[in-house]
Amino acid sequence: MVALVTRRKAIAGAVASVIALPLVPKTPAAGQPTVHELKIQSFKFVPDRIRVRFGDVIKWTNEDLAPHTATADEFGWDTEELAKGASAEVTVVEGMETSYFCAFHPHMKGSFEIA
Ligand SMILES: [Cu+2]
Repeated sequence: MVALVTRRKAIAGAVASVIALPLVPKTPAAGQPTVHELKIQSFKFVPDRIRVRFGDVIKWTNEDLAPHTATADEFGWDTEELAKGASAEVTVVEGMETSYFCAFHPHMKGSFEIA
């Protein structure tokens, strides 16, 4: 009896995991999102202006020795500190701030336009 119950649980678990897979889509139904790869080089966001769509991902990689952040002007989102070689991603959603700066070096600025 115990063995039967265990087997049923195992089957239920297997079914649940199969069903769960499509619920974690990498892409929304309406088109492929783009991953926009930006670098942080010589205290600049490169490129510092891009055009994106909802669902796209903006990915910053810090290639400087100095740590940087990409932080929304009104702090609505933030990559937090990126050490040399570190990356962080932000997904473009409706209503998000589109101008950002580096919290450590506020003269570093970037923005994106949502098409
Ligand atoms: Cu910085």
